[in-house]
Amino acid sequence: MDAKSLLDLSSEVAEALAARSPVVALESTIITHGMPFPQNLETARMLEAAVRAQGATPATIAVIDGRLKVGLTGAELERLAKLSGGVVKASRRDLAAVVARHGAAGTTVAATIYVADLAGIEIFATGGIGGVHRGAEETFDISADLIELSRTRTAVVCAGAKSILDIEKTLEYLESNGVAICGYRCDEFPAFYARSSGVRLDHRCDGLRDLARMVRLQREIGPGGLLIANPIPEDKALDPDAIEARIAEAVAEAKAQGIAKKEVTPFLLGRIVELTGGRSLEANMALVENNASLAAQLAVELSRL
Ligand code: PSU
Ligand code: MN
Repeated sequence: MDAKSLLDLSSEVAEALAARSPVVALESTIITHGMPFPQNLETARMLEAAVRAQGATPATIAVIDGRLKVGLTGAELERLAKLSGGVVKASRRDLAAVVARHGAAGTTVAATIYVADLAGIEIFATGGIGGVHRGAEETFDISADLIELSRTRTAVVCAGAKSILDIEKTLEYLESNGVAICGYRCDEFPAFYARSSGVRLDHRCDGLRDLARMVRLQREIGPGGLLIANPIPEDKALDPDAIEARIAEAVAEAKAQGIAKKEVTPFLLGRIVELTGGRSLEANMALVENNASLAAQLAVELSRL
């Protein structure tokens, strides 16, 4: 059986792809495990609206009733948002298990870009990617997102990585695995809530057309993806020192409580929202919308090349 036979494209997405119109893939672990209800649902709807506002078609990806869904209905989006933590967090390796039992899952960046690539979608947007965790030299906790980035042809727009991760090690790992990184109007890899991390990037693009050309060339030269780093809008950025203290607190709690494997990232994301009294959630929503919007502009530009 061909993995493509497991795909369920919504009619809107199928038509857009057939017409070579711009399409942007969106993940669903951010809905099921990355944000609390109801902000997760609000965000999911806002991202689709941001993509449409630029003239592209959103394709939110998830597993529902054992099908790899590419493009969800409003009811499916709502069901996932309400199931929230009650549903599986699926990385690429979990897809077969969830499909086999006709289950449902939110798909991580790794699983989503795998499915998006199968469907032929060139651009994907998220908030932050998974990466090499702090203390990985002992735990070996390195997100499968990084490995999938080295295999995919789908370009990924993100706002960098949260400092729940070791940003320098994450960038080293991406370099080793042949993943290109381009800063969009920035010289440093952004740190999610903050616009810069202090770590310089090798490549920068300031125009959409240049960026679209780089996406196309990366697909042709391959193998391996392109990570586009898009900093959080200036007026939404949080104070780096204040947020860093809250993140360090959450990381210490995770360690003390023995949180491990796929629970680590959802635990940290949830604790940071609590520890900042929800301010981190507002910033998170703003930056992911900003990424969806850039991804859609880029998809439009690509369709014109
Ligand atoms: N980082 C965030 N928000 C998120 C995630 C990461 O700032 O919602 C989610 C994404 O779906 C990402 C996943 O693919 O967590 C990574 O999980 P892990 O670290 O277990 O690979
Ligand atoms: Mn992990």
